[in-house]
Amino acid sequence: MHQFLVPNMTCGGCLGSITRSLQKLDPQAEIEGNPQTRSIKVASAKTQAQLLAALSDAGYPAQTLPQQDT
Ligand SMILES: [Cu+2]
Repeated sequence: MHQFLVPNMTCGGCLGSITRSLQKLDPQAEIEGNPQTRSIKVASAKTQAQLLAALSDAGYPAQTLPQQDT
């Protein structure tokens, strides 16, 4: 599980774009996001660097948050 802070994610539409971008990278990815806190959780086998690159390419550069244990 990866957690990111995405400052540009301001509404559900942004979350939809982010979800599509990450699922293009990894069709199995599961994304949960909260536009209020501008944070997303991503369950994916891709590396953090790959996810960050996909987010940046989509126009949503992200910062990492501490990883959860599960
Ligand atoms: Cu938006």
